[in-house]
Amino acid sequence: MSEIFKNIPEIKFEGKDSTNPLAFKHYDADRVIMGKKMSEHLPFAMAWWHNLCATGTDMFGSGTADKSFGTEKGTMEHAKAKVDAGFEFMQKLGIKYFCFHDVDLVPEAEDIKETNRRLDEISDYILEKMKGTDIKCLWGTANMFSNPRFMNGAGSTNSVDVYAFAAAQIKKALDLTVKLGGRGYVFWGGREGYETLLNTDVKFEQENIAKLMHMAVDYGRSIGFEGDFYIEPKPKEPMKHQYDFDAATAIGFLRQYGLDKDFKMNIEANHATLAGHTFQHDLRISAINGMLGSIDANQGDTLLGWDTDEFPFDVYEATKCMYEVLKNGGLTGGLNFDSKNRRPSYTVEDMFYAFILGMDTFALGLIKAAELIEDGRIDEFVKEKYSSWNTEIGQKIRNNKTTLEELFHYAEEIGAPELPGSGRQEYLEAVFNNILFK
Ligand code: XLS
Ligand code: CA
Ligand code: CA
Repeated sequence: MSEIFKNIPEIKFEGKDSTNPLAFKHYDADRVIMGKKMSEHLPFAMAWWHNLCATGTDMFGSGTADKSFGTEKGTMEHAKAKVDAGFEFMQKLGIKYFCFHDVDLVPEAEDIKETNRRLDEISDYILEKMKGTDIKCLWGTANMFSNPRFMNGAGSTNSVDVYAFAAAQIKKALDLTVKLGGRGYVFWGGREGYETLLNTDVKFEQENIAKLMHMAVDYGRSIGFEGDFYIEPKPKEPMKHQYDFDAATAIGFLRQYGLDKDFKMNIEANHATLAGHTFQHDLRISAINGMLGSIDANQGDTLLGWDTDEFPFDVYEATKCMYEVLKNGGLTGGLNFDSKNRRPSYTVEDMFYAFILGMDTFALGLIKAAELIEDGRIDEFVKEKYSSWNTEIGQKIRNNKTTLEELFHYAEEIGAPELPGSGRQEYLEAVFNNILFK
């Protein structure tokens, strides 16, 4: 098989003074940070759909990038060329994981039996490819949003036949995920939501989504899938309102329907900001609920109201993300670059520049997050901020050993509380800058 990205060498770490655009400045895979190699802290993954399939098509124009890899699109030859390109791409960058939707791998046929035959063929080919490498599958999923049949959702559809079809796709995508040794299985509720409540039975739809997820868990466990199932929250787009609005909403849903033992969150940066949160917020909410599993790493443009899936370059955000990840003790999943090149960045070099940017951004974020933790000033401040809770009355409240009446008498005794200590936000932001730019 011939080399596809001919002018691109293997990307190496050259250090922060390097000006070579085809080298890492911060991502040094074997460097040990807080007792673990960078490559273990940062299980980077390539998203099959953006990197190997998307050409930059938008609603105003056709694609700008050529992702035919020298073959005719819509054929199995093209599907295999994407595998070849993907593996060469990952190997040149030292990326150890990939994520896929079923229909990213092969062209969907008219009949599901033929689509599944194609999926068997391509997954055999991928397995063969994996053998000579240390590349693995991070997670798999089923695309239940592109085909017109899913216009009213998959688990939330009004059509029982479409629901059954979605179930069949999930079964096959789980088979593939297990076959490829995937760490996780993702549900992104693309069209699980509504355009208007005038035509929507929300309770019925949510119950049906939960039933589908239960069937997926039962089937997955029955075929030996031991990984986590993930919900990837997103508040809107394509639907006006999506049921998995944000981490808090998705966690509430999982608990309501008894799915919380098998599911965790896959938090996407750009989805969190679309929900009106910071990326760090949704990571923290997931983490404190024991449900921070995996991350789709990208960034949005806060001046735009839609999902722009840009490659991350914001080191502040990456640092805050890795701070949450370190505090969480790592991820069961990884960091998937669900990011795409801007439409005018259509060359092969741009594909590599984008991943180098993203990987370096998170590597720098990891370095700085570890420094923030080791520095200790932020942790120290937070500990001090809540120190009044170490008093007798504070401990009684924390240990459920008091009553409203006792607190009433306590309040009467003190007369009026002093002002709580300063929040010191500006001091803490200065500490953050101090670490970031030292
Ligand atoms: C789209 C989502 C999607 C999921 C997988 O906005 O990010 O790509 O990650 O279906
Ligand atoms: Ca997205
Ligand atoms: Ca995503």
